[in-house]
Amino acid sequence: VMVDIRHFHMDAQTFKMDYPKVLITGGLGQIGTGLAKIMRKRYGKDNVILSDIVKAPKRILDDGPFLYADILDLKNLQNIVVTNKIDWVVHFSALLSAIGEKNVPLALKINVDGLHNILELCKQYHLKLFVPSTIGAFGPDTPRNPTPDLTIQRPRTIYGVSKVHAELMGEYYHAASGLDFRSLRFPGIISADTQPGGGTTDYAVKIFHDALQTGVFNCYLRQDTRLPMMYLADCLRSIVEFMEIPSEQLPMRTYNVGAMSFTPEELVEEVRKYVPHLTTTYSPDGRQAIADSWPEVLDDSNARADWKWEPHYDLAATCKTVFEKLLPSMM
Ligand code: AKB
Repeated sequence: VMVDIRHFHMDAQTFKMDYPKVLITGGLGQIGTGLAKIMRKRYGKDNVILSDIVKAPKRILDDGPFLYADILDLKNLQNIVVTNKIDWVVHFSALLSAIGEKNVPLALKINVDGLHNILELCKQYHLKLFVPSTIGAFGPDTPRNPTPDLTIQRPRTIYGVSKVHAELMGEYYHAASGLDFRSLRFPGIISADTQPGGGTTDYAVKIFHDALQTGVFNCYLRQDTRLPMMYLADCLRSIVEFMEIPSEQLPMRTYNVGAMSFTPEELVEEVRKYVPHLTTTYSPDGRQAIADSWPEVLDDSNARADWKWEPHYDLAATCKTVFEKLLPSMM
């Protein structure tokens, strides 16, 4: 009998069942620590292992298990999986869109060679695998408003190309070897206390810190550049809900997930409700061309129909929550 553990509104301490042991790669990026936190609450502290190739700060080490894991070293990964009896891998390691263009060989190594290791690892040890995809997996020939799941995917960044490769490789391993591969195409992710690492949507995180620290926000995108975005809590919940759906109930392996879409101008207007003196300038750089090739609005109707995806945060709720988190730390 398949048990859908979403129906148990208890945490791991109060309800004992067969929880998965999860390895998160690239765990010190924008979303890894947040995912570890909510998965540890659900599956137990010691069942979720964060990993990265850089040293973790003490507050992360205090929260639960942390390991060195180099995704380019298959033996190291095999050792970790066997020693820790891993069941699921959440593979966050990747170079994002803007930074990928600055170092294409490194992006290929991490985003493509690294993914190949992870796929082989998960096939060998029968692990469930989650790999995030992105609005960056679409390109200038894609319908932009709205962008459906199945459409033209001809991205022009190495990040986008590597993510289309990841989607197709995961789906290939699923069809050919039965690998339980799952992927969600995320919009730009907005977080309060973690920083994104070199993406095109980073401005939507930077604005909050600039507003509070200097009151001056210089945006590298034009004021009318509309992009899909999502608050971190929705992103993390989407991963957990998606991972907990029994495999045979998923008609597809890669889904768009949407939440909101806005322009820098609209974000500034909302942020001014909290920081009225905020001044802004717009000086588009190379990231403008990337943004111009991406969707404006994601069509996530398949995710909503197949596994009941529903975002909780719109632009107003996102700004309210981010300021509630950041303002006390300013006092
Ligand atoms: C980026 O801007 O590169 C990422 C993404 C949308 O995948 N935040």
